[in-house]
Amino acid sequence: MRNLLLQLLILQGKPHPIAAQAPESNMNETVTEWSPALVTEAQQNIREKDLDSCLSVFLSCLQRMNSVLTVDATVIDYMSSLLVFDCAETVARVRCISDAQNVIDIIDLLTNNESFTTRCGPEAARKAAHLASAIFARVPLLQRSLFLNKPDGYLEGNLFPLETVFISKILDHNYVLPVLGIYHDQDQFGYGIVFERIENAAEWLRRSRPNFITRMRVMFEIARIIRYIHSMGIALYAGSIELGCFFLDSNFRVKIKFMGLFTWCVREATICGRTDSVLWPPRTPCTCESNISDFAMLFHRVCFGGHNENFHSRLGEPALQLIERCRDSQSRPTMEDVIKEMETWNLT
Ligand SMILES: *[C@@H]1O[C@H](CO)[C@@H](O)[C@H](O)[C@H]1NC(C)=O
Ligand SMILES: *[C@@H]1O[C@H](CO)[C@@H](O)[C@H](O)[C@H]1NC(C)=O
Ligand SMILES: CC(=O)N[C@H]1CO[C@H](CO)[C@@H](O)[C@@H]1O
Repeated sequence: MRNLLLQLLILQGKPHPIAAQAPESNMNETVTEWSPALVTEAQQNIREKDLDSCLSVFLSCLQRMNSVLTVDATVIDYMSSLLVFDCAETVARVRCISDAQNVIDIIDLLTNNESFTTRCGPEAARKAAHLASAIFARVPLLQRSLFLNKPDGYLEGNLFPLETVFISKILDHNYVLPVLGIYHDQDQFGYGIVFERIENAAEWLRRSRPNFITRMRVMFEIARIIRYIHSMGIALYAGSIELGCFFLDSNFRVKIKFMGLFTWCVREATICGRTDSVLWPPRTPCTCESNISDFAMLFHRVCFGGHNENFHSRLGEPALQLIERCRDSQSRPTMEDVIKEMETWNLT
């Protein structure tokens, strides 16, 4: 059902409020009436207010922006106050679709806004992403910004489940390649996705023939990306830990072209017996736990695959041993263990 509703959003070319939970007649209902007095009070000491008033002030503020949402210090404060509360409780109180859309859109603007992360800390961005996930679990909405950008970047055809696009937008873009927009793909009855255009790891290896230590640094970054994604309650598709899915900027910062699902999506589909919807590409399981052996295979290919001219003896042996352990299903380390070990190699 969720997939169907998401496909409808695309066909309409814009996110349209869909009453998945709330009936149509509730579409224009607001949670509480706007009251200037409430805002003034809340501004003075919002943390002492309970969730209801905190949320209603925030939603009213977003409603007044009339779909043109912008980030300022007030919005940052409201969001940071809201994130103190349990996100399931917050979502239960968002009673109309347009409010849900506004919250999704403001989270879209905030999670990768430097003012927000500097002021509220990286934990706030994680919590905001969890809040977006909880809203998405109730109503399948996409970020409106996906439909604003003119495609200008690296294009891909109708390849991804739309959940993947939603998740890419809320994750930390230090780890995840940003999705810039969605466009209609006339040829293929569907949609295409526009990514930021940077070089992928396969092209980078071919072009720059990096030395061993640089390759090791890149693998360390990839390990950190996988750990981050798992820490967000998100599973990667097994086939997505491969060279063509990682991209490098000019400072060797690596980003993943994200392909995966919320683990609750996987659980939900499994409970409903709908395993086909968590299979992508067809017959590839979406793994909920870190797929350490995929990582080990990539590690071996990048650092030891037929270009050993710069083989680094101090690190070569420990790296091969780590790869071996990752491949052995009996004694497989976690991604956290892998990172701890790589940290002792002083790669940076
Ligand atoms: C919601 O508001 C719009 C415009 O403000 C109006 O055209 C529409 O009839 C309203 N819908 C309901 C169900 O009240
Ligand atoms: C980030 O937030 C600040 C407000 O603190 C705002 O001025 C700025 O435009 C935002 N940046 C983006 C890219 O939205
Ligand atoms: C748990 C899990 O999905 N493991 C997979 C990791 O990757 C290997 C190789 O692609 C698969 O065979 C495993 O099933």
